[in-house]
Amino acid sequence: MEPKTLLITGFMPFGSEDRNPSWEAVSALPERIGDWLLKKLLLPVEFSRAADLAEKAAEDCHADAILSVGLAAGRTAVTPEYVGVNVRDASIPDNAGVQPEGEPVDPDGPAAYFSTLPVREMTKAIQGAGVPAKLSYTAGTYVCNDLLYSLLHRFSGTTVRAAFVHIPLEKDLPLNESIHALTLAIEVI
Ligand code: PCA
Repeated sequence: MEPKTLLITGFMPFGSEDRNPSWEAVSALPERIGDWLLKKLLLPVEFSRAADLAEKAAEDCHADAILSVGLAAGRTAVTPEYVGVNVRDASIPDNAGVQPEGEPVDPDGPAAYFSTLPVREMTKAIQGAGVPAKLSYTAGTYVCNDLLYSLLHRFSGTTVRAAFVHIPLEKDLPLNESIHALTLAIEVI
């Protein structure tokens, strides 16, 4: 089978964290998993800008699918995200100092989009390997949700599918387990 292109993104550190395991996990993945050639992209934790950079990279590399990864401090399982919502509501400023309170991601967009990659199958595959995982119905209202909603909006009606996976802090789940989880998630796309 012809290899397909997966744009996979991770984030820079933000808030009080000096590391972000999302990029550490993404950058540790091999260049190819199954039929997928991985194109990796490090994103700034900034409303709009992260999504703009990811959209442009997806177009430039003719991505067939996009899997974005972020840190969810406080969660202890890998959580594929079911839905992105049209809300920006930040309890801390982003890395550009922007802190929206109850604004839409896109004033003309629908309230929400469901992920277009098989997040339920991803969750089951990760659980099946003994790594803690749970399907999540909220990606929050910070930059991760902003990215997920924006990508689903931008590529709505196209063949480009997208999803988001949150991973825990390394103290709550070792990085090699998050890396294993991402590999399993990609294998079921
Ligand atoms: N987590 C944040 C943004 C960047 C990241 O890794 C979030 O969950 O919105």
